[in-house]
Amino acid sequence: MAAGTALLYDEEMTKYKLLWVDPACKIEVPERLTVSHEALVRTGLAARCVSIAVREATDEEILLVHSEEYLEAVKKTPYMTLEDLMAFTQQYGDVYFHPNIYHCAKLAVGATLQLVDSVMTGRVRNGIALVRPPGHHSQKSAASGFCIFNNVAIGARYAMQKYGAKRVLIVDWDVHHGQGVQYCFEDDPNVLYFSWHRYEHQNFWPNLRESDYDSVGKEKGAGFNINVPWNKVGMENSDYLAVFFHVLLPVAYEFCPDLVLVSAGFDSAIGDPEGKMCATPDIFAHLTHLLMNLAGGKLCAVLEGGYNLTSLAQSVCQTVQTLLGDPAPLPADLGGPCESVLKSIHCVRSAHKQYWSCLKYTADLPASELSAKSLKVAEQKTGNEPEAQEQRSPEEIVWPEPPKRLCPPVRTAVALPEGVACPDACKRCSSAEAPSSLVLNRIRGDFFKESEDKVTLTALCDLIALLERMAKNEVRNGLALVQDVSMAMVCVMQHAPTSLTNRVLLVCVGDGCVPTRITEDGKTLLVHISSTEAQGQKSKHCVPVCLRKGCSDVAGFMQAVLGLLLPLGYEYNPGLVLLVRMPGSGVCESVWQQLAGLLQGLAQGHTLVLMQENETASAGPTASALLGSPAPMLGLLGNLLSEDLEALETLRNTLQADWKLLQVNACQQNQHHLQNQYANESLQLSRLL
Ligand code: Q6P
Ligand code: ZN
Repeated sequence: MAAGTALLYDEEMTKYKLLWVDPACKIEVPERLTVSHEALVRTGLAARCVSIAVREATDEEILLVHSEEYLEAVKKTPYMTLEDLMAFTQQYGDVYFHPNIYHCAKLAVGATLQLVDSVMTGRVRNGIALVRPPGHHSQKSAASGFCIFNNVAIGARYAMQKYGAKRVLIVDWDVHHGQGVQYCFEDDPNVLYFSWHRYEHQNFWPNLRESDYDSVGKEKGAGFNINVPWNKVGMENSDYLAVFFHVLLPVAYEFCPDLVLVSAGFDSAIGDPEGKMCATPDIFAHLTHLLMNLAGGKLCAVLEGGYNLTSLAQSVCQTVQTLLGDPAPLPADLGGPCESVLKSIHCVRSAHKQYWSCLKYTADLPASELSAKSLKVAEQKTGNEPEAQEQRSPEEIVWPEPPKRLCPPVRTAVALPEGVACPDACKRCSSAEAPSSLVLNRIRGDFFKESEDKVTLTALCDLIALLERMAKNEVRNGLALVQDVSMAMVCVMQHAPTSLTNRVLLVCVGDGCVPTRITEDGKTLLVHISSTEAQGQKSKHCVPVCLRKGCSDVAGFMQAVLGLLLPLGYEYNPGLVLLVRMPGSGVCESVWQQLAGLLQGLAQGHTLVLMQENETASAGPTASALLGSPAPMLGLLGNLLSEDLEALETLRNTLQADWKLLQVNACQQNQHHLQNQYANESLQLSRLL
């Protein structure tokens, strides 16, 4: 399986700059690239990547997206006088030319294509290209927004043409709308373009009507263009994650791409003078992680914007460190999305509900919500909004440097019955490292009141020993095959080090009895996915998810994982994820691997997987997921059962009072606010009359 992360960078791309005064362009400086690269070198991340030489793109490659006339025109720019360059620049918006920019633009495309080559041939698993000029605004015959050639759009066409990629997902997390990419693939159902962008009801650059949520693509491409407008500044980590969980990820898994391209602009991070958003650089670790198991792990990130040099460099490092497989930092203090984002999410989901079965049960928008007036009214402050940083200049905004990320020396430890071979690259946790006699006696007291089963006792001790090493950060994650998963999970809850068990996300997959009493103290959040309607209590910390066809239903299972489990897990922010496969769960191996992969974004990668001891055939695939190998592609998911969809929607509605990250509709409070507005208006009106 492909491993490793490619890094593409060439200092040559720092060798052009703005040669005249233009306030709109002065932020696009060569230092953007040097600080990003230097940060990667300083942190040792660059050395861990596979360095790949950058080449120039050929004319033929550029013509995959651009017109001959445009290419020929750009070709002349190296020979132009300053005056000619300024005049040439005038025909386009928010962009500048320089005698060396054509050369750099060819390198930026070339770097992107080298990256696509490395990933598609399996030389590496994933990678990043640090390039200037960026690409996502440039169009068939036009430069725009610092962009000359559309690096990512060319990359997508190239991957389809040269490698036969059938479906390409482009995730544009830059804070601007990549209208160039949208125009390029608008009618193409093989390229799914997702972009979130500062929009402010068309008051933000590039001020296009077609950047709104209702531009869903055209003709055969209808449904394959997803725009999420930010109608306010100051968006935070929760806002970004909510859009991933409730819009991008379900659709992306349903789309099933062969390749993921990321238009990786970091002007969506805090401190950026253009974006004015408040998401912190560590959010990019999670955004990256959440995309890394699509397309069999084939992910190419290509730099777009990012104008606060500090924030940019930190965000680039977070992205690369995640591509390399280091555990993501804790997603701390997720408050839930703000009202404005809930509105956007609801709008996007309802605009796309006819195209994607995962969105089929989205509530329709009330007709009033669609009018510009009600939207504007709803955008007024409710007092429940993120504090917009508008007044302060972005240069003054301070945020803590992302803490150094944990990297335990042992990635995956296993506790297996004697005679079961240890999967490659895992470390066996032997009883030689057994816990203190105190713990041993406590376990003995708990489980062996009468006669003692020596083998079981040893296995439980191994398990606790493994968790103790996890608590000390000597081990990142683990896998245990045990005689009785129910007994083992209770043992873990009672005897694992408290630093891990203060908050445990317990994920049980498959039918079977789970002792729900362990959720009573709030120190465990249980999500149990099965085919049986729960008899016991449901509560904030006890979430039974019933799928009619059980865990073998890939579409239903993924819907539950992406729309329910992940947002719950992120908001709960556990210290340990305990993933339990009940005997005979029916979950298929690739789905199981996806789940294990996705959950490692939580608890700094501290996942413990428990399986029944006879499931030895699954030990290898599970270990491989824990070791960070990309999960195999799930293929086309098939249809979701409407009753499951409805049930999940209902569950989400019940739980969203307690878990803000589950919300997908603008809430009651806002409806009241709206009504009050209208009430006041009609009151005033009646007074006037
Ligand atoms: C921003 C143009 C807008 C002025 C409004 C890949 C990178 C980018 C370019 C943004 C151009 N100026 N204050 O392109 O999206 O970041
Ligand atoms: Zn941008």
